[in-house]
Amino acid sequence: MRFSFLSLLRNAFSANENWPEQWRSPEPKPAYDVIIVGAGGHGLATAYYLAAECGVTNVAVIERGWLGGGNTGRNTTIIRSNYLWEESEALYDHALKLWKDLSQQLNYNVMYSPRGVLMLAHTIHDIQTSKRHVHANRLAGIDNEWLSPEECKAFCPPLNISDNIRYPVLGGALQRRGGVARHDAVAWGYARAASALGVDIIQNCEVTGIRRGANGAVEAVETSKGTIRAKKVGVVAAGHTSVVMGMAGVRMPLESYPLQALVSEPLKPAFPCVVMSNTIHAYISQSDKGDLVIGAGTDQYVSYSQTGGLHIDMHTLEAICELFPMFRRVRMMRSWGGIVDVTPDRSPIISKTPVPGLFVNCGWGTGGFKATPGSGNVFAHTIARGEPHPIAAPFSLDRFTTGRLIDEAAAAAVAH
Ligand code: FAD
Ligand code: PYC
Repeated sequence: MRFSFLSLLRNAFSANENWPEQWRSPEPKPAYDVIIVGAGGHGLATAYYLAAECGVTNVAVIERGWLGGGNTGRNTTIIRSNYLWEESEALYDHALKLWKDLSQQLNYNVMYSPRGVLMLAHTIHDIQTSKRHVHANRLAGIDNEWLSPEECKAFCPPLNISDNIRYPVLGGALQRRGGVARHDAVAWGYARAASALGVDIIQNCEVTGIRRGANGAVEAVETSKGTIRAKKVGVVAAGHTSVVMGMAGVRMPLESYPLQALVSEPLKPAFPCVVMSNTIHAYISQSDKGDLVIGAGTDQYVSYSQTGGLHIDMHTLEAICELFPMFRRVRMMRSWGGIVDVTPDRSPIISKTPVPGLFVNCGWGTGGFKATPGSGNVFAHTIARGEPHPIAAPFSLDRFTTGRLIDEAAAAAVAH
């Protein structure tokens, strides 16, 4: 059913009791043309674009938990494309352009809100790095502008720009098209649209093995619901990518770390934009529900535990109180963690693999939510054609043997 003014009206008159299920929940078929492992935003977007743009509809997305329950449902929803290198600018700005009309395309409100992302500078080194990003982005036709401390304050009135704090604000880089979207809605919107195009989304079904034939090519996945055959498998399992790829005998250049976030009690609208401070380890926005959404860097140790160290939250809140003194008495309600998969150059991997028929999309570290539409789009084309989409080509796995790395450690922003 399409969402429209009429359908809202009709359902309002029937006490909203007749909305149909938003996606089907079928039992797995014995075989598919393509299996996607992981129903996060990236896996669901991949399935959607396979069906919507590549004509491949015999697709299953296999999820060990519930769809969107991984990093997609745990992230702090910041969207921007102000990365340093041309390869990354092409990838993240492809995504940013898709965000703009995504609600209309999916007929599902993903609440994309381009309210501006301001990245603060506190040291001479920060200023140099930020200005380098501003210039690089503008050369690539991507909006980014340098603001003085006073201009930062005018853009974000709660910001403390006095010079008697540990790290005074010396300026900031602002991407006005940056902003936020509603994370769950992104997963639900892609799931609903993919399901309507014939994609089977199979939840509570863990992939426990990847079976290869005598020629080495992929031929099936083993799951908690039995064996499911497919000649093409795309692994999009974020923090557990190394584990899943290990099932096919592929060792990945990844480390998995906990990354935490926390939210406050809900407040009246008080914070108009997104502010990030990488030097003093804090970022903040306000959700449409009213809570302040806050986070910082990864924990320093590798782990698959979705609870992180309390000292990271404390350190982040110290920075938030310093930058925004008016939030000092706000109570924090919840904190949580997700497991992020980090590559040596802090750029993602969207690639074929040495195993014929096996593809992988991972390594988004602390910053993949913003890329969800673009990542799914180029990965779908890569799987359908068996060759990398031009935007995905630089992000192939072999860059770790050729040395053509794309170092985005500074733009990845959240320390990792
Ligand atoms: P996921 O959503 O994690 O999906 C992977 C899925 O694979 C999971 O649902 C998992 O259950 C499933 N899976 C794993 N193993 C198996 C198996 N064996 N069988 C079947 N299924 C399996 N990015 C931004 O751009 N902006 C932000 O503000 C931001 N904030 C973040 C804050 C936090 C606290 C965290 C943790 C991350 C943040 N990120 C942010 C990063 C972002 O969340 C991720 O890069 C992105 O969501 C990854 O999406 P995904 O679909 O690849 O992964
Ligand atoms: O990549 O912009 C980002 C981000 C913000 C918070 C976590 N990741």
